[in-house]
Amino acid sequence: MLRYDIDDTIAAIATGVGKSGIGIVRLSGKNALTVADKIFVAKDGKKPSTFKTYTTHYGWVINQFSGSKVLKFSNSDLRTNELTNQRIEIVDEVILTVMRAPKSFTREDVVEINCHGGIVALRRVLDLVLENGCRLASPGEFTKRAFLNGRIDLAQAEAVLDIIRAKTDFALKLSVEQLRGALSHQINKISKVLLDILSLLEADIDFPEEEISAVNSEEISQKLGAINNELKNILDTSKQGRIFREGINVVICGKPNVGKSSLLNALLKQERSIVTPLPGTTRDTIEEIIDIKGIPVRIVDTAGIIEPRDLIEKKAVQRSKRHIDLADLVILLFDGSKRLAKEDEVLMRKIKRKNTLAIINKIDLKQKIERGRIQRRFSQAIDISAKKLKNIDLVESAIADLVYNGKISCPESIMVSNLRHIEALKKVEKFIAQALNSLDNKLSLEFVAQDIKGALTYLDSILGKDFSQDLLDKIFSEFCIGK
Ligand SMILES: Nc1nc2c(ncn2[C@@H]2O[C@H](COP(=O)(O)OP(=O)(O)OP(=O)(O)O)[C@@H](O)[C@H]2O)c(=O)[nH]1
Ligand SMILES: [Mg+2]
Repeated sequence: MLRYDIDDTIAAIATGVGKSGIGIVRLSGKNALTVADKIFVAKDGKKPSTFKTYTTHYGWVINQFSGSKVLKFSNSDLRTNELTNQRIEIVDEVILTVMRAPKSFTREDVVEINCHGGIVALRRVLDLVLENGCRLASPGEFTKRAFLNGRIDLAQAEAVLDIIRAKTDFALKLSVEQLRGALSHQINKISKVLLDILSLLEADIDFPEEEISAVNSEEISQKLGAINNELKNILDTSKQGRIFREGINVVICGKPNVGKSSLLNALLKQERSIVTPLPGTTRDTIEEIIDIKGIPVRIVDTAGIIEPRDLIEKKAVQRSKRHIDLADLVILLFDGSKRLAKEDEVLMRKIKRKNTLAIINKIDLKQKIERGRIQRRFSQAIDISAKKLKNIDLVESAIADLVYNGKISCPESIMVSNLRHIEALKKVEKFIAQALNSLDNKLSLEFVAQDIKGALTYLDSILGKDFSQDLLDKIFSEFCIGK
């Protein structure tokens, strides 16, 4: 049996840790206002439980020591009697917002206390609300409540996580659309068509003696075919969506001194990696995330070392190798001012099976490289000068084209939520194909109905109409506390 603790009132620090202008402690549950009454003194002396929804109030978070009988406070009380009697301690000066059920993020009474940023003040306020009747929220529990209380469906809850994780504007836009229900709307639409078909089929199955069958197989086939096309479209966009959310891994390789670090800096538009004329400058991998035409690109500058001279270099080589294994795209850099060396050949062999973009650097110098050989091997090679910032835009376009043309497949580390949607949609696709097949082969309508029911179950699972404790735990454990 499923059991969820949604009867108690939860609290957590909702903002990031570290120094900041303000930080928020968030409370949600039926006692949120009662707890707030105990710890907050408004400037006008009113209690949070009397505040209208969506109003903000200036005041203080106070710690009342036992024995204090102060029930009605005012600004002057705090300054005079009670403080001098040391029965009340002011913990922080705050702004408190009340959002009453059901029109709140969780559909419960929610109180947000804007404290001064800084972990000590926030921690003290949190401790106080915990002492006064709240329980510390687990990761994602506010969003989980929004789901369990029916304000958002599971796909929308997952979008909240995507929003937090968005690395580019485009990823953010996709996630916000999902939160607003774009995916959910599409799923509901398909479900509705399937339910209509199912009720027709079931009528026919239940009353076989009726002379004229209400079922027009041709029409149902057409509708199912249309659904399958729609599913394909959603799956296609979800593949792209994953790239935009998760990004791709790109590794810059090349023998020592070809200009790998210079290329990273040029792409980053800043001096991130150390560049010197000495071969073997980069001794360890350096990783950065850049936004290339809306695609988050995790780019790694590797050490060019091929023959390690010491333990550090040996480790660096191992690390570079690991990055290459995980890369969605390898940029293989050559030095145009030199003839191809044995080390270039070694690298070409090593990355044989990877998606590779060949780039010839240092075109501002006199060229000696055997360009033909590189072009034959990689079909194209981009000429650049990392130092003079020449043709860097061509590198960016080439990376973006590979993604947009679908040449780069999705990264391996896929977010659970999206993988979950994709798996479910594939199952739906399979059931619909089976149903179509049964109709084509004039099999009993019961088979068709069975497949449609199967498809509906998976559609429901995306929206979380049907879920297990395990699934919820898995999804919400990825959230941070306070969200
Ligand atoms: N002329 C010219 N020099 C360049 C160009 N790109 C890089 N260099 C120079 O080549 C040298 C090596 O550049 P790096 O970027 O450190 O090369 P690297 O591949 O990272 O080298 P390691 O980290 O040692 O493997 C530096 O002196 C750069 O200024 C270029 O386009 N033209
Ligand atoms: Mg380097």
